[in-house]
Amino acid sequence: MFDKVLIANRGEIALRILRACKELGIATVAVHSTADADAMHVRLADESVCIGPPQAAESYLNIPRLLAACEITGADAVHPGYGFLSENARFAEILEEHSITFIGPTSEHIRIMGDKIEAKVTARRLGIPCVPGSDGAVESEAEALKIAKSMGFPVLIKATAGGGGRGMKVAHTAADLPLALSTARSEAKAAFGNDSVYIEKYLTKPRHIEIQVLGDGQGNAVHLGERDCSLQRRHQKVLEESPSPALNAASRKRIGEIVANAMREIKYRGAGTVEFLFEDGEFYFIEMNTRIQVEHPVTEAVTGVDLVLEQIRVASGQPLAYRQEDITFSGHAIECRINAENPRTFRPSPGLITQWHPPGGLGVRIDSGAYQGYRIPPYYDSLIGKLIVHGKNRDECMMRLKRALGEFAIDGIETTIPLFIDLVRQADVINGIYDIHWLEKYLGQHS
Ligand code: MV4
Repeated sequence: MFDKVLIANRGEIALRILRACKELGIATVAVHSTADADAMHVRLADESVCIGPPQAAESYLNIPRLLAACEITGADAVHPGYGFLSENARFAEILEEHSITFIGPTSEHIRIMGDKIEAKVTARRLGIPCVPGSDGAVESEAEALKIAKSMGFPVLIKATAGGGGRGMKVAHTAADLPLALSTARSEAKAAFGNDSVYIEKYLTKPRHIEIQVLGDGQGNAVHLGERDCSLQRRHQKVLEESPSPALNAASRKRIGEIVANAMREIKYRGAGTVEFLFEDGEFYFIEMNTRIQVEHPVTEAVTGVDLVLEQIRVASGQPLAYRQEDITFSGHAIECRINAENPRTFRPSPGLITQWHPPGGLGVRIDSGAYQGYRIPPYYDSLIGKLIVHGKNRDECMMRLKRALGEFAIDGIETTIPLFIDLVRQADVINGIYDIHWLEKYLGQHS
């Protein structure tokens, strides 16, 4: 096991990683920008290093400065959290070249999954069902038209270097295709420096269902069920739950086994998420995330598995502590992302937290680095905490969620809590009847 882990992140996930390290008896190093000197994880870490000014490019994204912090403190591993450098294959590779362990998959697996065409080709080879579309990049209008006509409109043009929804264009008819193609190409070029695009059948009303996996890099892997993340706005998830209201035990087992077998086949190491669109009872692979995700506590609540702790254990070379039959599912969990934002306009609302009284009680978990007197800096994303509620079934979970939201008292800044209080009163949310477009439609009708 490692002696000392450097946490290359900030906010609630830095605190989450610190907690796992403490339980494993590992010394911790916090790194922080000048804007984060008074962050909770910095106070709780055994050591801290200021790595630069507020802008992420000069601090949390700056590889030379992170390497220097490893060197100064003698850290033997780095946990990247999510965002920042967590899916940067070059960072993983550089750390390994310096004999520092990157707590995550191999740089090769990160690189493959970062290229959306390579990811899809790999998924298909491994028996994972994919969205119908081009086998690789589309080179010409004629080629795109031929593929679109063979599978039927509407179709979606996606950037090979994309992901998370950037650089996508829908074509409803053949007449839309030339503009969709050229717009997607130029947006991809501008955003990623790569104008490669591919084409897929456009699914009009899917849910977003993702499968959590854990592997040890030695051919052992398990799936930990799914999360339904369909409630989102502008590709930002808002509320996540497990199990999905749309799945039964048999379909969960079927897709879970397909994914776990695929991870065994490639000897995947660490935590990963295989994302699917789910429509009319069928799963369609879209991408794989090779990091721990924001919504991982939902899976922790229903399985009892500490995903961050397991990431650290397998990164240190230990075999997976679980076989598939050891993973059991209990009850229902829902996560609400608490953002420092206006709940109607979603405009960021950084500033001083003058009151902070989180809810508690049975089945309630808060992951947050916030505290009374903490000043949220304006430089980073607006997630300030997560409320995760667990109950023996979905009804109990919903009941508990309403109760917990009512207890949450935050003053000094605006938060998304009032939005959640509205959402848990909507019949479609109560009944679990929603797709990826539900929330944006709801917000359009209630503004
Ligand atoms: C799609 C799709 C419909 N059809 N692909 C958006 C993010 C990126 N991960 C993939 N995305 C989508 N891909 C096909 N063939 C619709 C979306 C999509 C979406 C997916 C998941 C969650 C929210 C979404 C919001 C809009 C569009």
